Amino acid sequence: MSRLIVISNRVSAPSGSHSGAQGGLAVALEAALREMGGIWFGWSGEQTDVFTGHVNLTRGEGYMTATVGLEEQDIEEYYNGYANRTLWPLFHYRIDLAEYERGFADGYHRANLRFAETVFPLIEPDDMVWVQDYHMIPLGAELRRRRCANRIGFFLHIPWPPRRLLSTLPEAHALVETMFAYDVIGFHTQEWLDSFCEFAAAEMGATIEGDTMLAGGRRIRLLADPIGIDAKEFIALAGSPRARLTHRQMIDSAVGRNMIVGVDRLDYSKGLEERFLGYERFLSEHPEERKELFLLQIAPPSRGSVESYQRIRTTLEGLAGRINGAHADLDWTPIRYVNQGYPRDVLAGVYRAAKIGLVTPLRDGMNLVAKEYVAAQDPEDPGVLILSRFAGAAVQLPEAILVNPHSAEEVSDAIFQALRMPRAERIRRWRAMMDNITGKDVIWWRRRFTDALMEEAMAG
Ligand code: ADQ
Repeated sequence: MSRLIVISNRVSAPSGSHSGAQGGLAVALEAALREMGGIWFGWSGEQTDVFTGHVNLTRGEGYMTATVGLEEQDIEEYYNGYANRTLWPLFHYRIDLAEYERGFADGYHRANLRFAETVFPLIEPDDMVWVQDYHMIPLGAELRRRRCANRIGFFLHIPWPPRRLLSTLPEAHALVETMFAYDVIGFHTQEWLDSFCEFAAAEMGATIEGDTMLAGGRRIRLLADPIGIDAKEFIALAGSPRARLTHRQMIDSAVGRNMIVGVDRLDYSKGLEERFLGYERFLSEHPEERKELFLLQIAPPSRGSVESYQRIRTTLEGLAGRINGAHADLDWTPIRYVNQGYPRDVLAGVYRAAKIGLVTPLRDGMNLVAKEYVAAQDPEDPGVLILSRFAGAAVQLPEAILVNPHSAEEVSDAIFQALRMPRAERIRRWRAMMDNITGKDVIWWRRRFTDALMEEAMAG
């Protein structure tokens, strides 16, 4: 049987247990690696003076992790630069924030070449290689240049931008060309997949036949494969002692008010500013309801060395301060704004205590918080999910109240509707969402991908 080689920018340390300390993706990839054996390869997160390609190997349960350090210039140009200042904003439709610099593109290419050089000797002829996400798009092509004949798949965790937006990237053609090296390419939704096909067909002469693309002299299988959470684990977490304790503490501290919760990395794609404005609109439009609820926004800072992330932090602090200043009373603060991460069992308790989950990204590949919020609810008295139409998750969770996150009016109306929703309707909607979340969990996601990769091997 083939081994699996997972390649991603960062590698989770082997957990050895299911303590719930890790996210669903790490759990799913680990489970796949344990089942198939193999290697999880990526950047160690460390800086080295000179790139040596020295690999740090650690034994996990049934597989190895292999990590490599990068030079300062690589980290600056590849990770902080091209990945986080060029591709991330562009792929989230924010060309106003995207920075196009040749130095970034060169650094991105160099880092991928170095990854390929380092991982290639670890790959055996029957191994299946699975490359993850936008940091690593050209990696497959770099492996092919080294005559790697293995099956190689690629999964994109973020949206694929529309053709006209992608055309603003100076290296768009070269970048897409490198994708033709893969045997299977996966996206969360048909929409992202279609955008990819449109660019490849219109700009690069690719032909599409059903779920297959013919391009660069190769045959590529395309897959819409929406990622899920580890639903079983999350339901168990929600019933854990720490989740129950947190739940009680949250209910006590709410003193009878309804809690709305938002949980996001502090990132401009998550629509936090727009969310605060939508909530403020609700406060202004419904003065009679105001003191009956509050918003808890948990947003741990991320990518702090990138300027646009420093800016959003300042903007949000100002906005939360202004809204609280304008509306707060002696015994009531409208927004509790918290800038830290919490263990997953604590988060589960927080979700369960919230009457409304407010998940309003402006653009999101999938969004796992929406699924976690639903999975943590009390089946007898579930809360209501308000979800952005522009998150990949909206395709799978149409029973949420779907909103346009840019419209403060829609967000305000949705909060009102959620507060008024009868219990029977809440249960009906929750049940339908929960069926999707448990049926299409993270194990289902990764199996569909590795099965497709395996089938391609048979076909080829
Ligand atoms: P992210 O942009 O990071 O992921 P998301 O899918 O919501 O977004 O995952 C965030 C994860 O971090 C969740 O598991 C959540 O519980 C956790 N998290 C967030 N805030 C936290 C906090 N304060 N404390 C602890 N944990 C916290 C990218 C894409 C998404 C896609 C995923 C997976 O942007 O669209 O769903 O990858 O493919």
